[in-house]
Amino acid sequence: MESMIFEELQNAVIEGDSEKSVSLAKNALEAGIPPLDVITNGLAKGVKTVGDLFSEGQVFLVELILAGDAMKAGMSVLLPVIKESKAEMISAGKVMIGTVQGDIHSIGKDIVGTLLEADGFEVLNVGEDVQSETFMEKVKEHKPDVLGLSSLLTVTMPAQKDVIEKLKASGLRGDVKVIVGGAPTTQEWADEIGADGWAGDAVSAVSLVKQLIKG
Ligand code: B12
Repeated sequence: MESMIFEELQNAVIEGDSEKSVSLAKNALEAGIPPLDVITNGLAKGVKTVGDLFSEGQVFLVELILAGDAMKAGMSVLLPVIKESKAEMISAGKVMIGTVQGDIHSIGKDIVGTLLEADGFEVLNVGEDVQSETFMEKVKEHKPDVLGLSSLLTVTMPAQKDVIEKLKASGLRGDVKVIVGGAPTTQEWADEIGADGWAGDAVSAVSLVKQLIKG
């Protein structure tokens, strides 16, 4: 049953069918499947398939865009349920999260943000294609405990480093822990640019933030 719904969800994303993605996500919830499993085993696998086909030149940009839209459509059903499921009254800490300059990929970052919220963190999602200077201003203004920088393109990874350098230059680096993530990033990259941590998925991102705030 579960595996059939996951496969159907993958196909809905591969076909770029947002309506189907929404109705299948609802069906999955009704069937009692945990929303994060629906994202991980259904939607995200579909979008990964399309990404692979795109890099092999087997599908075009339009299919990539439609797949992204279908993933987001399904997530619009699932993320609110995750958020509501655990909402706590006392904030466990403040996390600012955004995608770096030149990069408009939002999906992974939004999942990380929602999972953190579900775990009781106050999350400020500052969006995509965020300039390093804007991160500086927002860090000064909101004073988050942790700043999460997402990058999905190898060409935008250097912008993560740029934010860290700018935080250092403006004397703010000591006030905020910086974590990085996104498919092309690695722990080695995080170490190289002087980030405080790296996580490869949203569940590990939550553990990482907890660890950093405790420490
Ligand atoms: C969907 C998608 C798009 C959509 C994005 C829609 C949206 N609103 O986000 C659209 C169509 C807009 C798009 C555009 C482009 N894309 Co694109 N895209 C993808 C795709 C298929 C899926 C990305 C995704 O959402 N994955 C699902 C989520 C759940 O995974 P995730 O993002 O990795 O996030 C998880 C972890 O990484 C981690 N995480 C993420 N962020 C953070 C942050 C922190 C702080 C932490 C701790 C953890 C963390 O937790 C998340 C949850 O588990 C990938 C393929 C892939 N395999 O990644 C290509 C991919 C990233 N895109 C690619 C490319 C080339 C492009 C374009 C340049 C295409 C073009 N020619 O125009 C443009 C760039 C636009 C821009 N300037 O940003 C390449 C990048 C190649 C490279 N190495 O640089 C990829 C890898 C496809 C490929 N195989 O060629 N894309």
